Amino acid sequence: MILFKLIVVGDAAVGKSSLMNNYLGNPFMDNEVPTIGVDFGSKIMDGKKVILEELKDKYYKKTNSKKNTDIDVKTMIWNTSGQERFHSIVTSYYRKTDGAIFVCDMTRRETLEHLNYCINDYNKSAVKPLSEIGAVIVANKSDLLDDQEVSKLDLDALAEQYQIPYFIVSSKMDLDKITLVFENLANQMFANYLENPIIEDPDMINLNKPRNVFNNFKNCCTII
Ligand SMILES: Nc1nc2c(ncn2[C@@H]2O[C@H](COP(=O)(O)OP(=O)(O)OP(=O)(O)O)[C@@H](O)[C@H]2O)c(=O)[nH]1
Ligand SMILES: [Mg+2]
Repeated sequence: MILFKLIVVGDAAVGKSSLMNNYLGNPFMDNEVPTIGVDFGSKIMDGKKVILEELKDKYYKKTNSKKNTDIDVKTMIWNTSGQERFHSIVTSYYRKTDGAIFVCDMTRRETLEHLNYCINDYNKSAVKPLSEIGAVIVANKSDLLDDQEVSKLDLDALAEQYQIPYFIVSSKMDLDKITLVFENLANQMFANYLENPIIEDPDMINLNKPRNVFNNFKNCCTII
């Protein structure tokens, strides 16, 4: 099992919890409860289906495994609160992450502008530079057509500035598109992982390993 930790950040009420719930298959809530501090979700992906061929080939070579061997990828998602009072807790999670989803609300332009602060915050607090983790920008609430304050051009500019891909989604309406967001991120993190020593899921006990297995646990990552 390959484990990736990722963080979801952005202003309050942009739809971070709704995005995560959508990905985890939980129903959309019109009155989603604000997150207190940080909450957590996880999901296992079938790496054989999700990971790009060239990366899988590299992986099989590197691990001396047969082509078509199963690759289970577990994403541990830290979904953070956008409220200012939880800011210091949230930034403490930047230290260990392999990937980040920066979320803005297309109906509130200031939430896009605040992504600059989020990204700078990341750069100040994290161990690995942004260029060495998986990262995507998500512009949420695309279903609210009459209220859009963020354009594709704005997103192009932000994506260009930080060299991060972006996705326009509705956590209310889209399912496949949101799965694509997480799959894109998984591929970025997988590419970084291939550049670094093997990580295994610390929750899984491997009976063939010496007991100090957790001391050998290393973080991964470099962007594709
Ligand atoms: N129409 C529409 N509403 C959405 C969408 N995503 C979220 N919402 C609504 O926006 C509100 C805030 O969503 P949350 O998911 O709680 O936002 P959050 O970013 O997790 O907020 P905090 O936890 O407080 O930081 C809720 O009322 C959701 O129902 C969307 O794509 N479309
Ligand atoms: Mg939330």
